[in-house]
Amino acid sequence: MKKFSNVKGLFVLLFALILLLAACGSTDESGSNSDAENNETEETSDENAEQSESETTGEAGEKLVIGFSQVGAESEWRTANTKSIQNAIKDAGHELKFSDAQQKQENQIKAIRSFITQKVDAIVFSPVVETGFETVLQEAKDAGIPVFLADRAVDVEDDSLWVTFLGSDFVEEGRKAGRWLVEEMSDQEGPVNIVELQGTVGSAPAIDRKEGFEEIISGKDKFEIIKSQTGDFTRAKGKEVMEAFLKSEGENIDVLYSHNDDMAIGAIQAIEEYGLKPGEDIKIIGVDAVKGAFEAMAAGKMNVTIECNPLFGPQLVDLIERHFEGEELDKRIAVEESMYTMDQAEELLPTREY
Ligand code: GYE
Repeated sequence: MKKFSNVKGLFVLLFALILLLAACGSTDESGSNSDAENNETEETSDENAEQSESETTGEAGEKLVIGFSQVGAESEWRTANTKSIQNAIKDAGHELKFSDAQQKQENQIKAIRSFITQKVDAIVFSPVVETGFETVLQEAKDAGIPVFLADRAVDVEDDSLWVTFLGSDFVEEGRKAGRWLVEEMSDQEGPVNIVELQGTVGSAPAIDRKEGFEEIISGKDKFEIIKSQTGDFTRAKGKEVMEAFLKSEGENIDVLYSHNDDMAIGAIQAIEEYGLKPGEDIKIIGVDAVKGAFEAMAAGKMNVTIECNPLFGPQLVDLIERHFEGEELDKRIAVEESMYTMDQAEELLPTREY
């Protein structure tokens, strides 16, 4: 009898030990014990745990939960940018929480608050407009969640409210557009009447692209912006506003400067329907360098597009990981880009990734 109870005791002890070992094995590196993560770890056998760890996490070795508040789906550029960031986050083995603001600031504020409530590790944020985000960014800071600005900047006094801004130099893009025009029209007598399709009112690219362009043409008397209105970065609005420009100015218009290619493509339709030749009767300048612009240029309907590269997802994820490794990042990091004209379009079109 005694012998039996000893053996029984041994079994109980062994069983308890197995339970204990199993419990230790299901705790991941970061010490997190959320259900979702535990489930994932439980599915991974001990043998390949180490291998899948190094395959699915960044150099920091930490799987991050990243909330991404995107502007919307207003243009070809935006679609390419969304894909690039989503893929880069997933490819690096991090978890993505995605929210599309449909070009509305209030939706973005709600999304960021919800990321804070869900206690994400980091927030990626492309602000629709520049101003009005102080309060919500302060809330993220108070919660200890770092914010990475992607593509568009915010206009807030306290720059400790975000870690770094990764995006294009929109003022320089505007300057490139202006310089191209000045050069193109160097033999032309004035006046050169320009109509301008602005991006979303209050957005960084609309403000900066206008500023850079005006900086170059100002003081050169023959150039004049005779009409300027927002087309909200969409094809439909670009067409609608161009129709209105044509109605009031007609053949007076020499040049269209559009803050993005989508609005330019919409405007090209309006110009054709009006009976003028886009690219000839009216010179067309766009920004982004999306495929649609290359197609329009190859067809002789658009003259130039200034590149704004949306494919910075991998660069962004790299910055987030470096931040979590303790690296101090520059406040502003630029994406490299170029400019393309009509005569390059046919050759380059097949190589364009967006
Ligand atoms: O040029 C436009 C998009 O913020 C750079 O937003 C981006 C701009 C881009 O809708 O097409």
